Amino acid sequence: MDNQENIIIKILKNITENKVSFISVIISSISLILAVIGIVVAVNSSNRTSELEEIQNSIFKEAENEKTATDDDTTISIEEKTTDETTTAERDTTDETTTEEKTTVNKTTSSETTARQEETTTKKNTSAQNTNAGGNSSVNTQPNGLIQKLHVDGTKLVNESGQTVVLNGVSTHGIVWFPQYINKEAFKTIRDSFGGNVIRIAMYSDPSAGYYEGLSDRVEEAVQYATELGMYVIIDWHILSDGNPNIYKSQAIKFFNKMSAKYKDYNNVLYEICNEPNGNITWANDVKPYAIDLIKTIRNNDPDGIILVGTTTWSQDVDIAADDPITGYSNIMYTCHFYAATHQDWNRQKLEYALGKGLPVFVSEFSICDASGNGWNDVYSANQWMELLDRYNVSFVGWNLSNKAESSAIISSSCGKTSGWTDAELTESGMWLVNQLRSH
Ligand code: IDC
Repeated sequence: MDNQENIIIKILKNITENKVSFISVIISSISLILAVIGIVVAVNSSNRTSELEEIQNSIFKEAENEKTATDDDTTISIEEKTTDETTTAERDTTDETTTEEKTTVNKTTSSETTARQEETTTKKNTSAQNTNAGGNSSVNTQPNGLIQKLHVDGTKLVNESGQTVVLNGVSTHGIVWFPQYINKEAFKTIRDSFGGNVIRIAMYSDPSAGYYEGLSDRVEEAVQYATELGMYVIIDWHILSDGNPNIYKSQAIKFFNKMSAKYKDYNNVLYEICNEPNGNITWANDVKPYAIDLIKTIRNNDPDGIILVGTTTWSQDVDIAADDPITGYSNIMYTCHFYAATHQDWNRQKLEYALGKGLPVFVSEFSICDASGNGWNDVYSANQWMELLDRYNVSFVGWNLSNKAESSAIISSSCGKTSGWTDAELTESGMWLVNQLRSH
C-alpha cells in the first residue's frame, strides 16, 4: 500500500509537478503570448503613434498649408485688392479721362453747337474780345483792337473762319447837326449796353444839308473811336435831297479816295457810297455807273473792304439791282432801307426776291416809324421785317442816334445825355431797336 500510495503519490506528485510545469508552461506560454501581443500592441501602438503623428503632422501641415494658403490668399486678395484699387483708380482715372474726353467732346460739341449757333447769330464773334482767338496776321494790322476781316459769301457776310456774321447797330443822325454823339462813351454804350457791334456815320453829301469838306475830320474821329472799341463802322455818303449820286460824284470820289487810302488796312471799315438814290434816275443809267466808278476808286487803295451800294427809290429797289448786279468785283453788297410803317409786304417781297436771286443785301438804315422818320411806330410790320432779316442773316442798322423830337430818334428828347443812356431814357423805337440788338 505504501508503494502504491507512494506510487500514487509520486504519480500525483508527478502529475502535480507536471501540472505545475504544465501550468507553468501554459502560464509561460500565455505570458509569452501576452508578451508577444504586448510587443505587437506596443509596435502597433508605436506605429499608430507615428501614424497619428504623421496624420497630425499632415493635419498640421495641411493646417500650416492652409494657413500659408490663407496667408497667400490674403496676399492674393490684398494684391487683388491693390489691383482692384489700381484698377478702380485706373477706372477712376479712365472715368476721369473719359469724363475729360466727354467734356472735350462736349466742348467740341458745344463749340460745334456754338459754331452752328454762330451760323445764325454771329455778331458776338465779331467783337474785339472774341476775334482775338481768330488769329490771322491781317487781323493784327488793325491799329487798335483785333477785329475780324469780313467778306461777302453769297448773300452773307462771313468772318475769317467762314462763319456767317450779322452786323447790327445804330446810325448817327446827320453828323453836322448832332456832332455831340460822336464820342467814345456813346459808342461804348451802344456796344456794351445795347449790344450793337456796328456804328454808321451819316455824313450828308449835299452842301445845302450841311456838307463841307472838313466834315471828314468828324468821320475820322468816329472811325477812331469805333476802332478802339472793336466795333465795325460804316462811312456813309448820305445822299438824300441830292437824289442823283452823280451830282456830287467828284466830291464823293475825293472823299472815298481819302478814306480808303487811310483805312485800307482796317478790317472794321465799310464804305457806303450812296445812301438813298432817288428821283428821276435809273439803276442802269445812273446809280450803277456811279457805283462802278466809286468801287474803282476805293479798290485802287483797298482791295477787299466791304462796299455798300445804295439802290433806287431810296434804297428800296434791291430787286432791280438783283436783276442787274455789278460784276467783276468782290465784297460788294446792296442796301435795302425800310421804315416799317410805310414799307410793308411790297418792299419785303422785293427784298426776298433779291436774296432769292443771290444778291448780298445789307439793311444799313431802317426804323419802325414811317418814312418821314416820324409818325407812328408799326411794331407788327417791324417784327415781320425782322423775321425776314433773321431768316437770311441780313445785317441791320437802326436810324438814328439823336434826341431829336421825332419817332426815329432813339433817345428821348428830354434826355440831354450824350452817352450812358438807360432804357428809361430811350424812345419807343429806341427801346425796340435796343431789344433787337440785345437779342441778336
Ligand atoms: C431824316 C431825319 C430828319 C431830317 C431829315 C432830312 O430823321 O430829322 O430832318 O432826314 O434831313 C431816310 C433818310 C434819312 C431820313 C429818314 C427819315 O436816309 O436821312 O432822316 N429817312 O425821313 N430815308 C428814308 C427815311
